Formats: sequence, C-alpha cells, structure tokens
Amino acid sequence: MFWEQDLECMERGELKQLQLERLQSTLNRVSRNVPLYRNRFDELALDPDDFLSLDDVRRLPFTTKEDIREHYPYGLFAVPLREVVRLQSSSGTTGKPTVVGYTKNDLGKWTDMCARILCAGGLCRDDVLQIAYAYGLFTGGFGLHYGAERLGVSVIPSSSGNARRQIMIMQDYRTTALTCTPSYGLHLADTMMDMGVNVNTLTLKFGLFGAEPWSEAMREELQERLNIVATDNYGISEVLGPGIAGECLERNGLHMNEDHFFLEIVDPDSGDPVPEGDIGELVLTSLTKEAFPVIRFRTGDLTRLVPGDCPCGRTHQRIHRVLGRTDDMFTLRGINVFPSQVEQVLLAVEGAEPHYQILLERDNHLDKATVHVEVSDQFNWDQLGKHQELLELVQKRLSSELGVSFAVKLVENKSLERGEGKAKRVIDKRSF
Ligand code: DLL
Repeated sequence: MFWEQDLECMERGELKQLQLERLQSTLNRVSRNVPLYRNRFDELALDPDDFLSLDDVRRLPFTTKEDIREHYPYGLFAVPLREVVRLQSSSGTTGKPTVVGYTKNDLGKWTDMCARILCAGGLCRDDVLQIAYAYGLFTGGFGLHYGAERLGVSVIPSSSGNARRQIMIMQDYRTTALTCTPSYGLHLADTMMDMGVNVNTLTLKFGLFGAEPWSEAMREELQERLNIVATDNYGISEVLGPGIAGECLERNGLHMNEDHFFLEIVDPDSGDPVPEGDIGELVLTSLTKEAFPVIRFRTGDLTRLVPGDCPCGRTHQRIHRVLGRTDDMFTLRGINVFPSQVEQVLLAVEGAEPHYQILLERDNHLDKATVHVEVSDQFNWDQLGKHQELLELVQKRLSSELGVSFAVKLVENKSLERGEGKAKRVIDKRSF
C-alpha cells in the first residue's frame, strides 16, 4: 500500500523541519556552485544561512523556463559533468531546448519517487505494467521504468506508438496495468474496438495517466472502457520528470512528494501567494536534487491545494489536477509546444508567412493539430505543384523541429483575423 510509509505519512511538523533542513542545504549548494543563483543572492544580499523558516523562501527570486534556456545546456548544473550519469530533456524542446541532468543519487531518488507514485496508483509486485510512454530524451519512459522495476513490478517497456501491437502485447503478456498519456489510453480503447477485442477478456486493472491535461469525464470514460481504476500523476522535466505528484486510490487530488519538493501556489501576475485553496501557478523548489536543483521554479501550470486529510493516510499535500497554463504552451500527444516554435519554423520557409493559427481538435481521442498558414502575397494558387511542395515542406519542418506531427493548411495572404491586441494563435477545441 505504501512504498515509503515513514516518509509518506510523516507528521506535518516533522515534515516541515525536514523540508527546512533540506532547503538550507540546497540553497548552500546552489549559491556555491551555480553562478546564476549566486549572483541573484548577492544582488539581494541574501545569505543561505539566514533562511530560518520555510516562509523565507518568498525572499528568493523565481526561476523560469527562460532562465534555463539562457543557460543551455549545462549552465545551471550544480555539479561537474563527470558526476552526472543521465541527461534528459523537456518534451517538444527541439526549438527551445532545456537539458536536465541527474547524479547517481538523483537517479536513486527519482526511482523511489516513481515507485511511490506507482504504488499509490495501486501497483504491487504482482502486477505486469505496460509502459507506453516514449523512451528517450522524454522523461516519461525511463523515469517510470526504473520506478516500476524498483517496486518489483514486471515491466513491459513497450514504449509509445503502434496501438495494435500494444493490444496484442496486452493480451499475450497479461498486462495488469498501463501507463501512458490519457489520450493514448483512449486511443488504445478505440483500437481495441476496431480489432474486436472485448476488454473483459483482458487482465487490465489499473491505468496511471499523466503528461498532459485531462478531465474527470475522461477519467470516467477510461475507467469504463478499459475496465480499470485510473489515476492521475504529474511531472515536469525541469524539476524531475514523472514522480513529482500522484493520486492514490482515493482519486481526490495528487499527493506532492513534499520531502523532495517545496511547493507554493502563487498569483501568476503578482507572484504573491494566493489564499489557501485558490487557483494559482504551481511553483516548485527542489529539496534533494544534486545535479540540477531549481529554486522557485515557475511551472506555468495552474492548480490549487486540496484541503483536508486524505483517508489513505498519506500526509503529503494534495494538489488538484492541472487546470490550465499561464502561458500559451499547449500539450499535443504529451509533447509540449509553444506557438513561438511554430513561428520560427514558418519564418525559415520561403513562401510561408509568420501569420498562422493553430487549431487543436480531438479526433477519435487522439489530438490533432492543424496549422493554418498564410502564404506570401506573390503566391500563385493556380500552380498546384507549388502548393503541394510548400505544404509538404512546412509539414516536414514542423514535425522534425517540434517532434510531433501537424496537419497544414495554406490560406490566402491576410486572410487570418488580425486582432487589436494579442494575436490568437491557438484555438483549442479539445475538451479536458
Ligand atoms: O510530461 C513528465 C511526465 C511524464 C509526467 C510522464 C507524467 C507522466 P514535460 O515533458 O516536461 O514532462 O512536460 C511537463 O506537461 O508542465 C504540464 O503542463 C504537463 N503535464 C504533466 N503531467 C500532467 C498532468 C512530463 N498529470 C508539462 N496533468 C507540465 C496535466 C500535465 N498536465
């Protein structure tokens, strides 16, 4: 039922003390080893040894994705590269990369945190877990893989894609649990129907879903169609990857691994803490990371604290499922995309204008994105070959630069609506 009961059910006062000690040691480490943090502390005349209470965190400046990009690739590492044993990257970051590193100790902790999430989601060593997240630079596959092995689960590293093969594996290997994005989970349910597979003949019991926004309605659909108990888990590569927070079987909010992270919910505009229980931006500070600790990292994800004790006995604070983003980033089939990345690609293609609109839809439970791109005013619409050539070029570039495929539609010059203020780049018709 628990992976690390002593830590997961720690008395709150004791937990706060542990957090404070770990915060002090993290602040000391970053101020010694990371010039960005050292300079910021110096500018504000802050001494890490002066942090005597967790509330003092508010005196520290925020860290943003922009800071990480500016110090690409290794500028924010707090240990020499020879101590780093793993490198991973944020999803969809080919255009704007962020690289994260882990020491041997970091990997051990990450593994435990993922084991915790999987255990909270119902798994034990009797289970057979199919991991249908991508393995590679994306943190989903490897992160959960190691956690599952540590838990003693039988792991099937099927990775992402090839839905029919996934279902064949599910039948033959007697998979009892599935982990992937919720949209892929529904796609697998659809594929099962196409293949005439009756879900009742399968051995599935649990589904652990994350890496993209989803809703309660989607949970119900997944539970019903796959005949499983479906839980939500949250992660972000800049902070760790999967394993940051996850639901227990109560399915009423995600327990944050507070012995490893200090969490704040702030007003995205003012940066001030919101009243307890109000919606705001999740800000995370590492408490145990060695290679790549982050201080007050603005995740861009909107959520709120879930009040009250959880009947499961875990004392770690729960957060509500992610309710949205503070920026225009969207998640497409689990891959993060910023409209500015699309813009960069368009700017590099002759004949395409950087006036565009991205339409997001859900087709058969799979995300579909269509980029409407204005062509230059000299474009000759009568030349069919040219039309096809430009379309294919934009499509190819988008998929190779962003790591996820888009449909492309060329439209007349100046045909997309020009607003007074901010251009509306993304129309999201998916319902979460
Ligand atoms: O998506 C890590 C992960 C892998 C989490 C597997 C869970 C399972 P990134 O690629 O850096 O990392 O994307 C992080 O995805 O800021 C959220 O906007 C979104 N996201 C992640 N989990 C959830 C979730 C991985 N459960 C970004 N609900 C985050 C809603 C989520 N959004």
